[in-house]
Amino acid sequence: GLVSFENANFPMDQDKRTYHVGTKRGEVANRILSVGDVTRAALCASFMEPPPGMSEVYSYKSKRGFVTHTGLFDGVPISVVSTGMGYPNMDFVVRECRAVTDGELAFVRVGTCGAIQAPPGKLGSVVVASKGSVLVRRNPDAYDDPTVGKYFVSKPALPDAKLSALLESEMRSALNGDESEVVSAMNASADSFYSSQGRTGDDFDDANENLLDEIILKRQPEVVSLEMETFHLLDLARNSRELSVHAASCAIVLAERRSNDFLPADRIEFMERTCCRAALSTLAKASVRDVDGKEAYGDA
Ligand code: R1P
Ligand code: URA
Repeated sequence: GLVSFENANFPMDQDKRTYHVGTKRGEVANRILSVGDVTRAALCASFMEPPPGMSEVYSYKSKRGFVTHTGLFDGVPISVVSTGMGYPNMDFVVRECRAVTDGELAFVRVGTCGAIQAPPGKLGSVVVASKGSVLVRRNPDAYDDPTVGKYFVSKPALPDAKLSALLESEMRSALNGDESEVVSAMNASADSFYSSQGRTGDDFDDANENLLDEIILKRQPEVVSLEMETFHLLDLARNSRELSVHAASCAIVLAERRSNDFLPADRIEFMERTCCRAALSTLAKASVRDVDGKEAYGDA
């Protein structure tokens, strides 16, 4: 049927569901695993138990394609939310999940990325953004103004130090003995998979031939991974009132940008399983304060 929304400033429907992600209070846990696609979200849900009193993990798919799964991992309530791609989508997820929860929020992202320095970001490794993330944005004003730079690189936004260290150590134990490595580095989130990640082609005048070496790495030599959402997550967390949002992020290296190698499907599958489980374990162990100011689960 027809659904009406109220309040143009922060629209919610009559059930108090948010406008894009579509969830309401009670459906979202204070520990959120954010992943790019719905298949990865379903994989994460397959590792969880149903919430108390339910026979299945709770799932909600919004009209805009955001999927939320809420259940238990190691007995602790966790929600997995598919973010889609790009920072406007991360903005919907963080703000709308914040609006339907109380107390502290812990966000962990498990994404995929390209590596611009390998080593250390070898194909199939996982890069934890423990040194933060910068934003790389194409500057449309450069179209007809040669005096402005074609690409903007921000200063880094840092993760929550404790949450990021916990994520890194959970990744290390999960991958102990495996050929894949855990890399601690800086990430760059771009506003395009193509232009602002230095991919070249004949169809558009992106003027990005020297972006990786002369712009990004010259400014931030520790950048190893390139993806599209981490900066915005960390930026919103540091701007959250009373710092109620804590965030950390990692990404599996699918693409080696120098050699142009791409990770084979069986390794992608293995790394998604392993890293998503490790991220769920991180969230279950993380210290997150509930509305009464008590530690709700976790002891890290
Ligand atoms: C681009 O292919 C997408 O992959 C990366 C980028 O951030 C972008 O969203 O992450 P996800 O696999 O989490 O979507
Ligand atoms: N995701 C990205 O954004 N870039 C890559 O190169 C691979 C995955």
